[in-house]
Amino acid sequence: MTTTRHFPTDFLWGAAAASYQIEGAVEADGRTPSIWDTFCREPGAVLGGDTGDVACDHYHRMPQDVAMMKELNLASYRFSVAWPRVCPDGGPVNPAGLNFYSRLTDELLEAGIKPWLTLYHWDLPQALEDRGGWTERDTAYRFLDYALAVHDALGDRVDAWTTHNEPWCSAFLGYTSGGHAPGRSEGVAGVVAAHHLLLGHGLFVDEFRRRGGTPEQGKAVGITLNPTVADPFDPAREADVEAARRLDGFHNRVFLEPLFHGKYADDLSRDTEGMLFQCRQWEEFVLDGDLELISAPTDFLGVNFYHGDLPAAVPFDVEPDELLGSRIEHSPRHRESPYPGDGFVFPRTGRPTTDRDWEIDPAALTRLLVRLREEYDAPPIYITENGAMAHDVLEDGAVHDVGRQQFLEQHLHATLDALEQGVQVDGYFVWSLMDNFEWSYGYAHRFGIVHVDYDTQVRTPKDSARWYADVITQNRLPVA
Ligand code: PNW
Repeated sequence: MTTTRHFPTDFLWGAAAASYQIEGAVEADGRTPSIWDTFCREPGAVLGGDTGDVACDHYHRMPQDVAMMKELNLASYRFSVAWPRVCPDGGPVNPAGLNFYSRLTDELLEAGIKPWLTLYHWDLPQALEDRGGWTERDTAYRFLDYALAVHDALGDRVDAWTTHNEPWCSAFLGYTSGGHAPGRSEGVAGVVAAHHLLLGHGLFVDEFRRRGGTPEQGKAVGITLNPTVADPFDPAREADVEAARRLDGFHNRVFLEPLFHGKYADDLSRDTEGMLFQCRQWEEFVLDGDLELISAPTDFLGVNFYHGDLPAAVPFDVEPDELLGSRIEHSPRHRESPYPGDGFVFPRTGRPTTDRDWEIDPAALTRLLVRLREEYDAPPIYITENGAMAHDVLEDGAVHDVGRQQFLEQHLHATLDALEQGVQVDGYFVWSLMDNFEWSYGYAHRFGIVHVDYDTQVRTPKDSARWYADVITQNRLPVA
């Protein structure tokens, strides 16, 4: 039986991208290097030695890109601001760098597209990393200075403010695994970095409210996480159940507990006992008042979702190709696990995978959304990223990507399932608007609904983009 399924009226439809992944122009108008500019130059850090130097050249093609968004019926565009443009070297404000985002905002509003602004999508000024980066408490205060400069300039025109994108990646891929910039594999450093990222979030939320940023004034603030669903690979194996608990702690609860319950979970402190980064106790970096700031209510929660996780405890006797490659390595260059102390692998369950070797499990998204409501009483949720690296077939000026369209369709159904179970989901952003610099995988991995020819910078909407534009207009999933 096929039935039409409608989305709520006012459901917000959009697409997402991020500064370093699309802008290029890394030396324009006073921008200084970010940790990703540095990391890309480390031999073996990024597949093919790719860098964001040119990327999609969005910095110079922004008006045309906004026109394309309008053509695709997007109601909202989720972008991020490059900290090293606004505060070169993490220092004083650079009006020339801010100006780009002011023009972008105006261009979007002119096109009737709601700007959805993210302050931090991983491009920390290198100068701040040189002073210790996110394992230093001071970085949270520098983040506040930068964020307020952006707010001074755009607060009147931008209504939706997100502090961080996936702080799990910034903290644990950046400082525990080393698979992402700044490439430090320093054990439990990820936990300390996570706390300082959260502190930066809390400091900004506090100031945002002081400045009158409230839903009554039409202004909203929140954070985007990439929570996962951690299930034991074999529920009958006690060690796998324990692995899933640890994964849940180091991936989900390390953020969800302080944000929504104002505390860190006890099992997390136990799991880090004796191995804290440069300290012996949590009290050395979680200071009085921090948790009050971090747990101040936000107006929405952004959720990025690609796959669930089913860890199996080691030793686990299995051939390497029966493990999900990209789940363990997190980078073409083999790095440490992002989970301190680790002790698990990710065996294949037999589900189909995307071209990124991530298993497709839309029902996990539904379960995740329900959990966020039930266990954390989460504010209204926006799915701020969902998408796939899928096979693109270029043919006579068209790009056929049926795998991506199916992936999106399945996850939109999963979103509707959650809505039917009473979870308030207010919007959805596909990742990504266009192919771009896919971090440690460079340009080899394409997630766009618009194809980018990196030689000519020609943009070609893929079949999935046409399909998505249609879903947006109809506000429902077409009958199969
Ligand atoms: C997210 N991992 O990144 C980001 O928010 C996007 O910028 C990115 O392009 C998108 O998902 C697709 O990858 C992640 O290794 C990158 O676990 C890597 C991981 C998770 C998220």
